[in-house]
Amino acid sequence: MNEQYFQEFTQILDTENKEKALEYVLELLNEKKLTLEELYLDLLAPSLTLFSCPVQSKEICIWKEHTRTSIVRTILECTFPYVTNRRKEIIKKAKKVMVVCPTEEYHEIGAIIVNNFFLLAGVDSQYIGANTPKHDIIMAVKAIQPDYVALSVTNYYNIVITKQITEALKAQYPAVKIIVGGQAFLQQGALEQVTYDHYLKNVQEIDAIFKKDSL
Ligand code: B12
Repeated sequence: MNEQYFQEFTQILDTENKEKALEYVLELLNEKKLTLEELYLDLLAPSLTLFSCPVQSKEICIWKEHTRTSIVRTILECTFPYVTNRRKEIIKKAKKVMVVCPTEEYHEIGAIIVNNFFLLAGVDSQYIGANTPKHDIIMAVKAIQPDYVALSVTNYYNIVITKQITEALKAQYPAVKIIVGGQAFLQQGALEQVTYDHYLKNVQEIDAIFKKDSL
């Protein structure tokens, strides 16, 4: 069924009609035909990761990818009240997570989704932003005092700065657990370069962290 919704959703996205795309998704949520998790993982994420320009128009279709990203970003932000409503019904865990993308990492849709998954898991989670310099990440940890820092890395070239950030975090805040995830870690050898406590291949594994750390 979600496959059918995905096809319908991407057909709307192909026309770059933001209003129609948003209405379509909100109707699915309101009529309880889709959960938030299904929306994020079965519609929004693949609508971006599977997007490609036809070979013959590769040079002139980057704007389409950017428009689509903007539409998905709007939809994602519009789901926040649904996240907060769900949180009213779940048992909270007294733990804080800080989600952040390292320096030069501008891909942030995944990080925002991850932040929402943490919130849905019942922990207090705060998304700091994309392209965050090492110094600002350290300053944010000092101020927020999270139990976990979750780093989202998409571009493989950002593994080098991620290594520096994770080393600095562990040196200054050894009690803070580091979670890493994102497409960059699918590259062979990427994970070995960073310091981490948990690597998650997908967001559905988030609950397992809190079970493992017996929260
Ligand atoms: C949208 C997009 C952009 C947008 C991002 C806008 C934004 N606000 O986020 C913009 C236009 C900025 C962009 C720029 C670039 N991009 Co780009 N982009 C994409 C695209 C099409 C979609 C990414 C996305 O949002 N996917 C949807 C999200 C939901 O998926 P996700 O990030 O993987 O997140 C999921 C999981 O990975 C996981 N996850 C993610 N983080 C974490 C963290 C934790 C802790 C956990 C548990 C899980 C987790 O959970 C999410 C949900 O399942 C991808 C194509 C692709 N294959 O993904 C290329 C892609 C990522 N981009 C790519 C490239 C090369 C670039 C540029 C270098 C292009 C250029 N020449 O300028 C720049 C680099 C910018 C930078 N320095 O970061 C390459 C990366 C290849 C690589 N080197 O590794 C890709 C794969 C395209 C390609 N096939 O070549 N891009």
